[in-house]
Amino acid sequence: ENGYRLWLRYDKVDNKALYTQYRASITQLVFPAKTATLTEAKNEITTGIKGLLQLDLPQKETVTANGALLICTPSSSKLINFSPVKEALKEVGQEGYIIRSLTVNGKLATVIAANTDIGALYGVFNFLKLLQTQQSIKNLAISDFPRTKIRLLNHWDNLDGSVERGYAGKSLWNWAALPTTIDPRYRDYARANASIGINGAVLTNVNANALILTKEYLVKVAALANTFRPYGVKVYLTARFSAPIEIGGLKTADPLDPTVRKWWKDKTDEIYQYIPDFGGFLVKANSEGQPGPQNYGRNHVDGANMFAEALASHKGIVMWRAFVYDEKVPDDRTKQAYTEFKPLDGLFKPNVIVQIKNGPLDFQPREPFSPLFGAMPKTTEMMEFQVTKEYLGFASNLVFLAPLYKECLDADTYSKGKGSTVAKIVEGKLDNHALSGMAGVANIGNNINWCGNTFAQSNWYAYGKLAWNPDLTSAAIADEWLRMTFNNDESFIDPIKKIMLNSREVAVNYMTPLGLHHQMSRNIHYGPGPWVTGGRADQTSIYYNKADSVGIGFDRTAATGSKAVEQYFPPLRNEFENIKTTPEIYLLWFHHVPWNYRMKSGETLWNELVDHYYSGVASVKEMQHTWDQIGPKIDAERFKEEQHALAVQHEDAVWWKDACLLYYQTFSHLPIPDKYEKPAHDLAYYKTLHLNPFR
Ligand code: BDP
Repeated sequence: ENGYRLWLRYDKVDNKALYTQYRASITQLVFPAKTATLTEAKNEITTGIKGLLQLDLPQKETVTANGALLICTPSSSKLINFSPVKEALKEVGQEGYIIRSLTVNGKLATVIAANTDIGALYGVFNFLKLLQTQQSIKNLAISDFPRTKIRLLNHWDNLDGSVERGYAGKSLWNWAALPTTIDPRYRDYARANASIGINGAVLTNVNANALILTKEYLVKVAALANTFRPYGVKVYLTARFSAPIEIGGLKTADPLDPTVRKWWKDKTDEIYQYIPDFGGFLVKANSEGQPGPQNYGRNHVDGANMFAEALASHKGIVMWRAFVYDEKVPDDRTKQAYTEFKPLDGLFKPNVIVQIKNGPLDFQPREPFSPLFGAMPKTTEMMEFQVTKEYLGFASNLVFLAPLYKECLDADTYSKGKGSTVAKIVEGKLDNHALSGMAGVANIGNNINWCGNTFAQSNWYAYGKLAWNPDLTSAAIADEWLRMTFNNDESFIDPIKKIMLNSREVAVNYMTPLGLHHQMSRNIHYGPGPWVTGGRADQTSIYYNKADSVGIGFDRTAATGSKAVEQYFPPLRNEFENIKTTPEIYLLWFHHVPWNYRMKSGETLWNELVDHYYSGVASVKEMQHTWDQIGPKIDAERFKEEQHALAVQHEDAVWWKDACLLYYQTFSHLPIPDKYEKPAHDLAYYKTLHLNPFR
């Protein structure tokens, strides 16, 4: 059990009664498959049934016995050209599928049908999931379809094989060996993505390298695209804004210069010669040193529309990131994306999508949702989540991210009155956009288990599932992931699911409770660094905690602070303006709060802060304790792996608690209550402590 098989293990169903029942209900396969995608779908169902039910299903031209599994699209076979299949297919669109228990030729059959090949593949994966999670396959009446059109992984992979913020080894893409050597992992990668509905991958880092756009690399990209294609995974690339200068020999990259526009047009046409279904570009411009239109006195619209024009005839898209970070240090960095982008609403071409990070700052353990969601109704807005845990303890810390994603997706922006959730905006529903999408910054590398840790795989899974359907619950996602990844033993599932569902809140408690943010160590972003100062102010911790003798927290109110609250629609803006109505989870995000402020619990802020840190550490101890009990229920490899990871996490939690509390205490001058064990070291010790994240 090295984790390579992810959630697609297909081991024999261990519940005897169900095993017998399933074998009686699945007796033959009717699956005409002539295309590459249907061939893969057929391989999948054959391998899955063989593994789960130890059956080599007889293949038939048509349904001849009870228990037939009939898998078709309208173009692969006429066998499904009957009611109610025809009608049901009208409801599921281009990528959806139905799974129905029906009578065909007078026999009981399970029909998996879709309008397209990829829909059929998704149907197959979801049928297998029913068996993997030991659900009933009687009287099935499932119709499912993705709520967003573009469901991408963003790989922050560099051409030298390193992965920015990657904690699972090197990049999967072996550029030196491509295009001649096709690592079998490329197929397995695409297959895993397809199993959760991910339909595209941006292969390269947002901090882009223009070389990827040269012929030498494009043929390699084409080889990857060919490998992914049967699984419905399109490739996209990051476009370095200054590429016309760097690889095109031009003197400028000014987006209004005709030679520059022509260069991008020609380059785009060239890409489509190699990759006819190329998805498009992702661009990080004028942010953290990346060049962009502002270098030439132009704006984001000028830049994005130039790419949009080049891509339009090919039906490609450009995803323009709203994560901007310019030369000037603002009074409040969290305001910048909204300030720069909102005035541009309505000016972007239809194939431009503005890609917005979930929070206004930068993938912190907790942020309120970005106020840009809903603020640009005439623009397609796409979500960017981080799947890799840059700010959440890297690969080792067990932090299940579905609750973080859900908190954002379920948040009400009030942009069109009550019920204007972030999810509806991202689905394109609220403002009727033709395009819609989500991006997840991948946590995948060439480690044998893909993500550096088994539980880290659950975040890849959860991201894919929520990109497909933001209404799914974290509990449902955790439940099915555990069943597929480990087993269906309730005495294992129940306690471990609880751990997963609490884990994000636990991490917030020991890292940045009550709305604190950006308190991590500099550069590496692993471990605490609340004292970080010097250099660019808005990259320091003290800029964000504003700890002083009075209190702690960033005043973002309109009355006395940065006025960031004004970027939210009412009534949220008023709720956040008032310290009494601000949810305590965001208290120090919006307010500078006196150490002796009375919290809702009746405790002082200081005491409650201390409680959160200690409770975070205590929760990790409990997680360890729970995990220790489940040893006999799972394989020794993954049991030991996680036991070690939790020990690392506990050490991290103590480190965060002690470092942060000792530092904040230099301002509060208040004691850690006697009921708690005091930190083992002094602040000076923690200031120089660097623990290896891969220990
Ligand atoms: C930050 C990362 C940095 C990325 C940046 C981005 O620390 O490595 O380049 O986000 O999203 O959180 O562009």
